[in-house]
Amino acid sequence: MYNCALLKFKDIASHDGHLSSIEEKIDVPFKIKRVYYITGVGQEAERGFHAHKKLQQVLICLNGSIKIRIKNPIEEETVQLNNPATGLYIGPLVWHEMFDFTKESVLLVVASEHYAEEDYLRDYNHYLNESKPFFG
Ligand code: T46
Repeated sequence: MYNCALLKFKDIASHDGHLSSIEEKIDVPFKIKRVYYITGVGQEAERGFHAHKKLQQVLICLNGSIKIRIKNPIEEETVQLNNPATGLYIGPLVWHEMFDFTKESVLLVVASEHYAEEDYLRDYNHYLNESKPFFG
């Protein structure tokens, strides 16, 4: 789907557990300026409901499972993240909604830019207007 991709990270497994690493410009296609994580989300809660103008991010579910609905004016898909060695790349102008967080789920996000509220498109009609030139 436009500006989205599933990324596989190395998974170094031993009888003592798993280790994955994420290196900028190698495992993710950008320089990492920010890392944040989301925890303690109730099972009925829904987050996101926005797109970004410039920000690139990779979402990784470190524990439990989370669903992400990704959409643009012409396509829509739902991705379930439940593997710490898998990341969902989300580039600019992708509307995303996170839901069905399981109890104890942990969402880690690596991002290409510092936090900037002006980069958010939080109103869906505004998003449709901004993205029109890209989707015809
Ligand atoms: C995204 C999805 C996947 C900060 O102060 N610094 C930060 O780095 C972030 C990410 C958020 N905030 C503040 C902004 C809001 O006052 O934390 C509050 C909650 O943010 P928001 O409602 O945007 O959270 P989500 O879970 O809807 O979205 C977050 C990211 O904000 C967003 O970029 O793509 O996770």
